[in-house]
Amino acid sequence: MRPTRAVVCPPAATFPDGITSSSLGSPDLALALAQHDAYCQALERLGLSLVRLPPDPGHPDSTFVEDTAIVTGRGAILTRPGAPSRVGEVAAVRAVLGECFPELAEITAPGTVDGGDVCEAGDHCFIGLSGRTNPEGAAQLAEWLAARGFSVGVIDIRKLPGLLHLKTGLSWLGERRLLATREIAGHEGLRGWEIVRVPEGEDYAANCVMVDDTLLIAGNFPATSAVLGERGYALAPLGVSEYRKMDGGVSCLSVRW
Ligand code: CIR
Repeated sequence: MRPTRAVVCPPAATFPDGITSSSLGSPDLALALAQHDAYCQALERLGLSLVRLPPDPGHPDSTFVEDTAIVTGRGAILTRPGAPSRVGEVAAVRAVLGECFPELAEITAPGTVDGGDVCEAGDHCFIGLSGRTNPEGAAQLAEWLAARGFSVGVIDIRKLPGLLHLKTGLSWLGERRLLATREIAGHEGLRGWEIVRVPEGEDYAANCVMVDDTLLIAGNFPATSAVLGERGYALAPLGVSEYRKMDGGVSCLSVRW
């Protein structure tokens, strides 16, 4: 499905207080805001119309709006984020998606799901079991997706240390093709898919977003850009250094549909 709309939420002043495991230092808020602005412009250039949530200082991670909802061409479901400090982010997204999707579904306790663990790949959806998405949440989501005609594959990443979410290391490149880090590329759940491996040392570039034939990717990953360019993708590199410091990437900054 070609996305035409997206929800975004700029970082609040409390952004540096969010959850992170990285040792890249504290994010520069002014630069983060400029990068967010450029990100929004890139989506708009690709024809998406944006719903802009106001910054939410009560939820430092709220700029990673992708984790709060899964929106498909066949309906939308709110998540129940796996980090307790993030559960309250869902309310703002419920308000905007409720206007577009009268039958808005929701993951319920004890299930937890982060949108970053859901990789839509055409009629198939990969769901990551992670530190954030638990088996109950994955089962609820799988049932909801199956009822809408998606085939579903569950990929357990709980023993793969480098991955916060499934999409930290896996992205859809259209048709039956995926971009994956070496760590996840050999997973049996990906059998039958064509895997483009992220070149060594550039794992962070595995998280990208396809809009038509254009890939929004993290800037400054030349080997990955070369591999994707050779395959004919148009690339839109984005500066996301300040989001990386908070364990986020390109896909996390929007919910698209
Ligand atoms: C968190 O730990 O929840 C945030 N600091 C980063 C979330 C990144 N979201 C994503 O990959 N979908």
